[in-house]
Amino acid sequence: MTAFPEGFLWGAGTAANQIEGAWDADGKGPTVPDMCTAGSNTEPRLITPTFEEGKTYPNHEAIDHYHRYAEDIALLGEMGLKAYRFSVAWSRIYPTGMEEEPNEAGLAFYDHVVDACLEHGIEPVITLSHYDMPYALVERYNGWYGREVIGLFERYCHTLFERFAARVRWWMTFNEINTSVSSMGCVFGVSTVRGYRGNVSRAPDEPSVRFQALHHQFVASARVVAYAHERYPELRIGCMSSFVPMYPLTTDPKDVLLAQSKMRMSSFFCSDVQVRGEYPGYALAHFRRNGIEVRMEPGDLEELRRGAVDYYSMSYYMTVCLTTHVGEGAAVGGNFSFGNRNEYLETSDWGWQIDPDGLRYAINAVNDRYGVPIVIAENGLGAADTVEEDGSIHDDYRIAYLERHLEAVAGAIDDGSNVIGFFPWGAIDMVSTSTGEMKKRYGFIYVDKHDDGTGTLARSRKDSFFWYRDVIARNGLA
Ligand code: BGP
Repeated sequence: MTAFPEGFLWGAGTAANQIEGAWDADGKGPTVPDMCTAGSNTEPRLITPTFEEGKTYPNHEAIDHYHRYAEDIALLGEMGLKAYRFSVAWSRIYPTGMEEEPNEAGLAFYDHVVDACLEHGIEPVITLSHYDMPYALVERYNGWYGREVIGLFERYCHTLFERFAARVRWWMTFNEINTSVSSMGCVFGVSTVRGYRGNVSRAPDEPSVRFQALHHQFVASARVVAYAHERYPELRIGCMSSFVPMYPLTTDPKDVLLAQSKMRMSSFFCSDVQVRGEYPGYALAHFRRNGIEVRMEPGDLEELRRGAVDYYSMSYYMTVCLTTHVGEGAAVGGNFSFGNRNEYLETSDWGWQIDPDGLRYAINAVNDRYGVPIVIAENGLGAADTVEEDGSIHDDYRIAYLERHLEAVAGAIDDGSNVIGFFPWGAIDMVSTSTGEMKKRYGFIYVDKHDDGTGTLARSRKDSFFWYRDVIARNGLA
């Protein structure tokens, strides 16, 4: 077994909108997820064009981390975590995104979170934007479709750097930037929920709109990275993409080509821009062939070049198979979550194909392409856990999943890839992004909270908690 490098970032992750709750506490403005009655890929899309007062949305309470962060981070410390990835809710800092001055109460909350991490010997890793924009910006600018949002995002990030740079070295700009607007269409419905329009009537859901919104995120990310490099050279700022390897379903070279072209646009495109600092030729070809027009201002391309990130990070959950042969069990392309069945793989209870070797393949592909340090920012198994009478939770399936994926990471390191951290998703049970459920649990720590709204919110350690504690303690698998 390959030894994990010295100083390896044994982490775990969360996102503000999935754990904090307290959606309107201490001056926080509503964010896009606050407006969702259920997960983002539930059809019909459940975003409400006008806010319905008094209605319960999963994000409004979530697991109430806002009031329980001290207990939660103490548990992470007990697990021996070296790094904790969490996101800041933009609207706690700038409630509408448009204020001149930040909301001190919001900054104070993250002061506490950061300090709690440091007290427990945990390195904080901040995601600047994790599917979480002030809803007012959707109303006013159609979210990221409006170029004005770039400057507002910069102001928010500058505020965070000023406050936290001395205590937080590791940052990521946009979570899974490629899922918010990708060639695969509105995966997860995120184009509605996460970004540029809160109301179908205001901006047509067409590729030009989606790629325009994405371009603005690229420019925003690059500006923020360049700014940090200039003022805070000790910071490390990465991009974050969802990596879904695409395999050809058959050995027909046409399937191989299909898988290559789909994987370029879905998994590589955004990181090509963010790591290499330029639009790749295949993306420009994709725009040309599909009549996609992206308006760029003079200087944008130069800014992308100047704002290349320091490291690459990915979330990794599954692989999919694509084929040009339309037949039983096969479809051209295949959607994000499922594609076509791979007969060698099992699926999770939510239909995600489990493929540890795919992670090794993904890491090696990224390593060869970019040559920058790689962080696995998310990887985990969504499963419904059972609490035994004595309160224990035997999630051996989660341990098995993570163990096999960690073996794959070790394999990739052994293959020569430069992986510097592994952040299982998630640190603690939380509201699922895609389904809005509590039932789809990922955490090492169980939270007594259920989809019907019941539960004491009490925390308890699952078997995986002790397993991961041991992995960290010995810097690798047994
Ligand atoms: C990623 C998101 C996370 C997380 C994870 C699991 O796409 O970055 O926020 O939710 O997926 O997905 P889900 O909760 O939909 O099962």
